[in-house]
Amino acid sequence: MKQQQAKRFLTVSSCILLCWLTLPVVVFSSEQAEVEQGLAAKYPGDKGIESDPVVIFASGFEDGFEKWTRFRNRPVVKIVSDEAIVHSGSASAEITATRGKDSGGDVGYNLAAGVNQLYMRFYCRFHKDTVGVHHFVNMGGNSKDYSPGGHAGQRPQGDKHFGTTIEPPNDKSSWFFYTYWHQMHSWENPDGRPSGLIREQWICVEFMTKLNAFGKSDGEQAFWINGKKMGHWRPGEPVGTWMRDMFRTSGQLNTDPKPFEGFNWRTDAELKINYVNLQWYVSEQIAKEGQTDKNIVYFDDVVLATEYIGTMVDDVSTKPETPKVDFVRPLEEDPIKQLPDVFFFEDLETIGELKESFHNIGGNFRVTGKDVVSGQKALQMTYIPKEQMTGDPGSAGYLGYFFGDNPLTGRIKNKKPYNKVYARWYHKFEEGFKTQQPRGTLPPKMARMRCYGPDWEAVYTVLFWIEGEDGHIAIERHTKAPNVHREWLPNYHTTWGFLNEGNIGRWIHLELSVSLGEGQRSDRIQAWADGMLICDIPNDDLAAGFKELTLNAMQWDCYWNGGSPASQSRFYDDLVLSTEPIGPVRTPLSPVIVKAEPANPEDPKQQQWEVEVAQSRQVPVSLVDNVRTPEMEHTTVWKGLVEDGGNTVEVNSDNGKFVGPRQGRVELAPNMLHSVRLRQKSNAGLWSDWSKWHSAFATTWLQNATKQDKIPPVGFLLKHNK
Ligand SMILES: [Ca+2]
Ligand SMILES: [Ca+2]
Repeated sequence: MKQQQAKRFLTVSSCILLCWLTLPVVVFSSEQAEVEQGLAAKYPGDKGIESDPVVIFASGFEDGFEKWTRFRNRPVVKIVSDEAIVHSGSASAEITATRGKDSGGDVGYNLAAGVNQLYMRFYCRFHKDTVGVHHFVNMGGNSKDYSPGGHAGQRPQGDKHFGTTIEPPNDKSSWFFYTYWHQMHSWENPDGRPSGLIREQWICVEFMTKLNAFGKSDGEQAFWINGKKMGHWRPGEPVGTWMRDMFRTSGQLNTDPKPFEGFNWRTDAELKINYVNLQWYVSEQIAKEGQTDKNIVYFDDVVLATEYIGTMVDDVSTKPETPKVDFVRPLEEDPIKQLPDVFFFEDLETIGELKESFHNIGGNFRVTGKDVVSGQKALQMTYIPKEQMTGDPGSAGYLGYFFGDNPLTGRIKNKKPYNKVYARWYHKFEEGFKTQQPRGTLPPKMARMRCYGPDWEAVYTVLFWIEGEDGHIAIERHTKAPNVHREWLPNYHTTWGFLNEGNIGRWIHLELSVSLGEGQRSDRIQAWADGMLICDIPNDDLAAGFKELTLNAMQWDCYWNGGSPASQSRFYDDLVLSTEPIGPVRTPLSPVIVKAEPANPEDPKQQQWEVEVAQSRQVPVSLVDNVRTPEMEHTTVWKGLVEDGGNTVEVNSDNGKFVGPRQGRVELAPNMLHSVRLRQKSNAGLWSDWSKWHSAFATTWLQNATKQDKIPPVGFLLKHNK
């Protein structure tokens, strides 16, 4: 009996009298179209969408087919719970058509009352072996006395039936509508530019029918693929020519373009949209082209509403947080320490008291083993909460190192001038570091490089500051050098922010350089963050040719005007001063990557995490300005997977595989800038988003590298073109 019904349906569906297709113009426009968000955006993961007043029906198949009202060939319509297939939740629908045996099946829903306008959104996915489909998902209206079937090749009567089917592409076409109504035109072949059938991917399809007012031709239909509108047919648009069944908007047959006249769907106002059908009708004519006997489709997350629904938005409540790298562990003995240009190196490993290494010490700096990049020790600066402070609430103080011709300490034996100084340090705001309200700002101070005169007066200062609600690095300069054109030079605001995604709670490479030229507007100031040149100011007017005293102080500064909202810490490690560029820490060729602890301690333990390492290269730009985001090129060279619950992974061929330019190798390339990205999977089996590429590190030189070989890592940008 079921078999008979299937055959009868096949006969009806085989009639092609009323084919009506989308055309090339539509395909082009869709590529440029914006994704339109709809009511689904209010319900991440579609959770609770069924309770929205404009939603008529919603099913993600979590309760099977309970709410669905009709089937064709029920045995081939199934629920699957394979997590590799399911779009959301725990279940999807699967319909299989088997060549030589059946033409597939359908599952449908009847709208008891009927509506005058209906949007249907669903997700579909075609199995990799699926050749195509003869007819796909549809909606329409049947009068009470209309019996579907047996109307092959006939225009329906306007008071009995209308219907429209959204059809996926075959390999020669694009998505199109296949539509029956009482004024339909006759059939002819398509000539559309193909988009082809995409398999093994969930596709979000939405289509809408709006019925005409009685006696008018003001009906509409439209469809969206992945949230982008592909076409909308209504009175006045698009402009084209009816050529038998097809409304052509381009090509040779578009001989007499006129605005589309609209749809007169029905001649009886009582005839409404009263059914939808997830149809999977694969005729023998289609199936015979296939490589295998089975043609399979999956459906999920079906919503019917009287307003536009749009694509599902991520349910962030179930998606794990995006992980980040805390740091990449450097070599035990940093080879940078041995470079002839390095004149200060402090990894805090051997220091007893801060005064052994620093000349002025203020605030709550101390050596700590709590959080480090290199070795076992680093610097911790802990803020006292504002309420507990006496006196100046912002007095967090700084840690300074004097050098060269600094006149303030007799401890400096060599009073040589320093006309070019690079300062490199690692810094971390502890996870959960609280900003100052109401603006949500971080402590504005980080570091400064100076030229001191004999009476503590700074001749000039370059300040590495943190500003704004994104906590971006800003470079300020103050100068009283004799020939400068102004005392305060305009601030240089970089686009690199601590409060941008993932920059709190991890160690970050920071670097500042000041290079003095000859005469006015000849100095150069540069800054780097996380391996990227983020500021390059040539022709600056800092010293303006003043050379009686030169660069002679570096200070790491934590002052916070207004005070800290809580007791909280920031950390420093691996402080270096050199007359040449320094760059990020040097690691072995098989470095250990340390993943940061989750920001939210409530976050359940992650099941596994994936990590990728790339060779990174910053692209110089000819025009340097302070709104430009650094352009980095990343080439993935290693992919690893951590499944043991640990937070560390060594980059080697046991824990992952070398790919791209390092395919077949067993370690990373020497002296090269690298970046890392991560994602993690929750116990519920959901992957987080990938992190951005971050945590830049530099692999060490080869063992036999000569002095000349010991240059900054390849990919580390030293200056822009200007
Ligand atoms: Ca589902
Ligand atoms: Ca250290």
